[in-house]
Amino acid sequence: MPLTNNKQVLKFIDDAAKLVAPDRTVWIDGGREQLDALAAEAVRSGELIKLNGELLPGCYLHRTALNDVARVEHRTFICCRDEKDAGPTNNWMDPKAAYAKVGEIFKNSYNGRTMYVVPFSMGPVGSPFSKAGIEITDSIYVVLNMHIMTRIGKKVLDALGDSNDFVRGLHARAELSEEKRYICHFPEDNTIWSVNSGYGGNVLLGKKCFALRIASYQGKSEGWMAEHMLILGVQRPDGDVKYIAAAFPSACGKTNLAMLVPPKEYADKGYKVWCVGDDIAWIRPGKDGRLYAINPENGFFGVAPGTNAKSNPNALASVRKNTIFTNVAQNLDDNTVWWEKLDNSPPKNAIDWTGAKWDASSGKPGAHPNSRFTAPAANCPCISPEFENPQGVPLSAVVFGGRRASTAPLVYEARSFRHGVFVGAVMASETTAAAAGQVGVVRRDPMAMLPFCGYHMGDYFRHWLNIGKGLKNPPKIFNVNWFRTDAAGNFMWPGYGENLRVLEWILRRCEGGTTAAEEGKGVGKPCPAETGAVDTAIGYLPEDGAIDAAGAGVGAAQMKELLNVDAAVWREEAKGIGEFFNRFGNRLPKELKEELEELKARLG
Ligand code: GTP
Ligand code: SPV
Ligand code: MN
Repeated sequence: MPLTNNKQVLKFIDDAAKLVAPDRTVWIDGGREQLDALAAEAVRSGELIKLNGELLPGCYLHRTALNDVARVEHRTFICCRDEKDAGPTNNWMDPKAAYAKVGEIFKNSYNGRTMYVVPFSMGPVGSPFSKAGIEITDSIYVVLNMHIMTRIGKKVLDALGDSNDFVRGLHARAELSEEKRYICHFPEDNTIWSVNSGYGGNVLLGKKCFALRIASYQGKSEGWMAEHMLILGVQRPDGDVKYIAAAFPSACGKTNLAMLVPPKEYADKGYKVWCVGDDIAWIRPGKDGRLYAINPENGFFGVAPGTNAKSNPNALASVRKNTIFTNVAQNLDDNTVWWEKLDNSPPKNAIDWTGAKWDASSGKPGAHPNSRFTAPAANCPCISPEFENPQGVPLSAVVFGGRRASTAPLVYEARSFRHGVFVGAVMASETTAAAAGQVGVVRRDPMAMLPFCGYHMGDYFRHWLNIGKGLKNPPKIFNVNWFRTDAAGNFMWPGYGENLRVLEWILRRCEGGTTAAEEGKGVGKPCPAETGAVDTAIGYLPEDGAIDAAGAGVGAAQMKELLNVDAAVWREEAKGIGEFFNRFGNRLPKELKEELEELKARLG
């Protein structure tokens, strides 16, 4: 039974059904009973494994196909009419050609299968920030994940009413063939087609496909921004909470920072960190000239390996119930799950992520490096009281960051909003297991959006600059790098909870004098020394002692190394930035070219 009379919705479902030819259609109403029945069906078919009901109530394990364990950037397309609008950083297909080619693959792909219709909302239902979508899928795993990651069901259709403003998502597992895997976005049609995958970011269409690629395009014309950012609140001893949004590339620490547990001496003083979101932020200018952010998601699709009681106790607590684990190891003795660095005692009697009997001493990992948990946000002990606030939270600071063994210091502050856009635009980071391909290669990943920007990235930089120009009270912009290594390849900064020491400096900087950007000018004025920063060629760095590193066991010499800006290395970096900028041709905003020239001049 259709759950709506919305003619546009019904036509979308009808057209899809004609194409994929399912045996039957099931509308997902969002009720517990239906979801439980689907989970039971998936357990019977082997798609899900039910885990220990006492230790992990409501939890399931899923293993994907071996060839289908991460996003596939080389098979991800932006299908807009004019190739130029996709820009040099996206794969492009002509929309007509894409519909025809991928339509052939979709054709009759649901034969013998059920078509699930999942109405979902990105953002709290009814918030002015929120947007509706409908995902059609043949996978119960997708339905159950969408239930955790978004708000689903009839209430979304009720809020949508007769409106045509919804994103149309069509997904089919088909044969899970790598050669026929396509993740296609049609920003001009509010449409997403995903076929031949069953993995996370490729198939949970509310996430990267809608909330970043389609939404970034929508935001450009509607005056807002969709960003690959966590959102957190730092509560200080006086009870005041300040919000920070931070963009790090995939598997570079967003979930961990968003759920940070303060080091003991900070906790004792009364510091607390609240998680608003761990992956995506939708950001709008507010009437007061500040930026406001919501997390459009309703759960966490987080990296499992490395998550443990010390690194991220809040994430660990979040995955104790009603969680779906993907591609982790299964402990057969107690029917629980395990992953690398969960603890020091890998299970003796276990099955690895491939489904094979696993011996930890073999040297092979039990969990895939990109194995994940899908957990409801409500499970998180530090979820922010503002999580459901339909107006979002005001941002004091925006932070960019990446994984860089060298070059980028632990933290620095941009000289102005305009310079901050430059700092975000020239971000570089080592690739991770979150996407198929080589791991550990440094690549430019502007604002952590390289794989997620739904249009020309030069226009995207322009949009950032335009948004900034309209702000009376812009956030200050910073760059961090938790991943600098010493000669032996060890991380020099302890990271995780200790990162609060850096956030604290950032927030102090946000209180110290205004930058010129706040006065409506393009360049920053020298920073006041009393607020703990020194002026360098790349931006403002913490002055000696401004960050309490000793408390984290980091001595003065090491801190000096962590904050070192090597002019020769940065002159090389500037060359690389110039080459990168050249790819954007005349769609690169001239302001960014000027920023590069100014950086070069400062470097000498
Ligand atoms: P996506 O979900 O892919 O967007 O990733 P994310 O940015 O949320 O990354 P996440 O927080 O899951 O961290 C990825 C990996 O980086 C995990 O293995 C973490 O243990 C590790 N990590 C996170 N924060 C830190 C840190 O401060 N220092 C170090 N050395 N490693 C960290
Ligand atoms: C990322 O890769 O940035 C993720 C995981 O957050 S996925 O949903 O697969 O994109
Ligand atoms: Mn992500």
